[in-house]
Amino acid sequence: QQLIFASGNRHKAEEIEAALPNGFRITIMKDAGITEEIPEPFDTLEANSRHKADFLFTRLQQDCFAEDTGLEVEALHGEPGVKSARYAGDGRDFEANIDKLLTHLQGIHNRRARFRTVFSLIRNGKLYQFEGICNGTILEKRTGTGGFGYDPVFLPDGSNRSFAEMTMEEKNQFSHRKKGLDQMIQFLQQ
Ligand code: ITT
Ligand code: NA
Repeated sequence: QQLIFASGNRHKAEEIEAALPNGFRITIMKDAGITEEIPEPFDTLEANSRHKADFLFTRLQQDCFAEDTGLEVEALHGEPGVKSARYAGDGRDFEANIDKLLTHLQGIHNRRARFRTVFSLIRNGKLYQFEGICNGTILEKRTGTGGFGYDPVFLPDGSNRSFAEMTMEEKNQFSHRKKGLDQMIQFLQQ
């Protein structure tokens, strides 16, 4: 099956491609001719995820999906959450985002956090959503050089290495994205 992915984030596409079972292929929206950034005007992952998929479906009238991801930190009442990409400002500067997160958590003992991903699939014109969660803790400082976004400061439960110290295949054994993707794939295989 062929699905178009409403995302401009190549890291997401790479992780998803690495996890796809045989028989599935994704095309990123840029390769389907959609080059602009899709706005994310809403205040929940669910609504923004849906909006991205709707946007692409309106343009292409083909089966497609999107995902919206947020890092939800317990001591910060769920922040940065839906604002994860622009936590430190509109520049989408992930170094500045991590700096802001570590600053806000300075001296705070509760480092519990989770990544949450909401997939939105539009299939035959109908919307389906799937969630994936990865629980963990925020490290005191960056470790590792792999991955993207907040990976250098996220330690998933059950691992002694941050996401940035893992290969993509290792990250996929823990990740929010993989868990959500598995549910979407299972649905598509029914
Ligand atoms: P889209 O085009 O798919 O919207 P995006 O990068 O804007 O790509 P989001 O709107 O979902 O993605 O913003 C989530 C941000 O959270 C993203 O830019 C990263 O900085 C961060 N993030 C998402 N998934 C992550 C992961 O697996 N590990 C670390 N950081 C992640
Ligand atoms: Na986005």
